[in-house]
Amino acid sequence: MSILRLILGDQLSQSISSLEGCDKSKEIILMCEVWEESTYVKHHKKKIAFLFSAMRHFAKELEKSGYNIEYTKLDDPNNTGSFRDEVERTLKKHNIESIVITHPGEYRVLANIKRWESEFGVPVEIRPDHRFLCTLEEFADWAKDRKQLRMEYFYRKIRKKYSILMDGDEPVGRKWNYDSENRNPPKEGLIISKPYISEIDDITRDVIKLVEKNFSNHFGDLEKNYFVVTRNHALKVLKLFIEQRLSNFGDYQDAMVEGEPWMYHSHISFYLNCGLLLPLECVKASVDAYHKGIAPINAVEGFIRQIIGWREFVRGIYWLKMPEYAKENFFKATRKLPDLYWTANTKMNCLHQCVSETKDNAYAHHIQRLMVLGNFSLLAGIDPLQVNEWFLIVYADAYEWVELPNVSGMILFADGGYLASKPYAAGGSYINKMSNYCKNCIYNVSKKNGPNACPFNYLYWDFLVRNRDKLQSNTRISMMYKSYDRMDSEKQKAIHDDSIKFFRDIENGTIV
Ligand code: FAD
Ligand code: DLZ
Ligand code: SF4
Repeated sequence: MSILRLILGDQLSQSISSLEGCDKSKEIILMCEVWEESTYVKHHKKKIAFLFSAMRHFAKELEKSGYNIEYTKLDDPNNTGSFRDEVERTLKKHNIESIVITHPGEYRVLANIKRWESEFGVPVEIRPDHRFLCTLEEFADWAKDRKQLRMEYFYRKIRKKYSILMDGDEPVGRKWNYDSENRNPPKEGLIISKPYISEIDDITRDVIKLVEKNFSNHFGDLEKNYFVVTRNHALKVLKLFIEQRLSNFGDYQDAMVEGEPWMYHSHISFYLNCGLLLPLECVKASVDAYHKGIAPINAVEGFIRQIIGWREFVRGIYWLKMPEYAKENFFKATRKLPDLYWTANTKMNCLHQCVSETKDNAYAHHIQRLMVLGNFSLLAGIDPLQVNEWFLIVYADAYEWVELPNVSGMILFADGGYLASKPYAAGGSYINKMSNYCKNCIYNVSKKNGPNACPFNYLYWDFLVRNRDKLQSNTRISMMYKSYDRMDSEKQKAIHDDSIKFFRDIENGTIV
């Protein structure tokens, strides 16, 4: 009798709980590339290639460490196509007494696994995922009795719990949050070092061919800027970030520059989310850099807040609120996702740049996702289901536990304010301040109405007007209604007419 331990594509850590206590001499580790996971949404080609290659490299590492691996490749003729059926096939081959797995990252997969015990007649042990800093029970306990959750208080709790950047009971520098110092617009002539690029080996080459052959109709390019696919290389990416980018991370966290998709960000979300890097080691490396004088406090605090704050916070909300969270639609938005999200074919330069870079890299940094791609989908009233599907498809770091709260909670306010205190809606002036996109745009960012006015400008007001009944009582937004009400009726009519025309153009397939 043996134990079957299933490792999923985002569980590529040797310290994963499902491997704890494994008797390497007789137990079986199963990993499988399956159609169901690659096509339940049509993931970006680069995302599939990255993950399959990382899985194959990880399986080899486990084998070297003495584990007994059964690995199903996508094109294996016996591949049954789903986790469930691959587990069943393995059960038929071996004398298995129980199945062990670490809690998966997606509700859909958990629901599936929970059925296996009765379907297969074998005990299934689902272990907690210790890679996160906050257990699901701890988060639920913290959240209970709070009507609205605020990341800042959660973040402080985690910072104290792990004594990160603390001076006794006080935060280092006597301030918890340096966000106000992290909003610099990009300066002319910024020198931004190139991101880490690794050599492509035979395993990755094979996987790229496999993806070209099987997923040619999926979104995205396969060429250039391949992600790293091993833990050793991911550690090098982290080191390069700490040495070359972290010091500027804080100052330019919100800045966007045409032709600079990677900016001063860390580019580690793909590795954190699939397990090649662990959150605490990234946090420790940045805190060490602060103590060595390599990076200032606003950069280091800003960086750790994303990892121990936002990342853990959105995961807590996901598991607390699923499955209902996926259906939230506070504004009852119904517009179809415009084609420009796939083609980048738009005259709006900010959207054109962000979609093109997403297509090339399966990456866009946070402010591009939030204030350009997200802001537009909010203002245009696009159906949350379609926006979520797009964000889940196009980014190599996207798994539902992290994608859904960012999309439905942060950008669309579809949860009515559970995650964020107000919608992150903005007109063109924000994008103009934080980027150089407007310089090369056909539209004029300082024009509010008319054929060459920046569409963000009138869509912003139109969004507020359309949703007055839902937003006017929000104290963080109510003054905008006062400004609108002070506008003369001609101006209000121009906002309405420009928006109607814009939406009509989108619906007709006219390039906007
Ligand atoms: P950095 O800017 O260098 O930040 C460091 C790390 O902090 C990231 O690697 C990430 O692990 C974490 N982090 C930062 N912001 C967030 C956040 N809001 N939520 C969770 N973790 C965060 N992140 C994903 O990992 N997967 C997603 O599918 C995803 N979808 C998003 C969708 C939208 C609409 C928005 C606004 C944000 C989304 N994010 C997502 C969060 C964030 O944009 C990415 O984590 C970040 O851009 C990854 O790049 P980086 O590693 O260079 O991050
Ligand atoms: C995203 C993804 C893809 C594209 N393919 C696979 C796969 O073939 N095998 C696998 O184990 N995992 C894959 N994944 C990651 C899973 O979707 C992820 O593990 C689950 O959604 C749980 O978070
Ligand atoms: Fe985007 Fe408007 Fe600026 Fe053009 S003018 S880049 S549409 S914000």
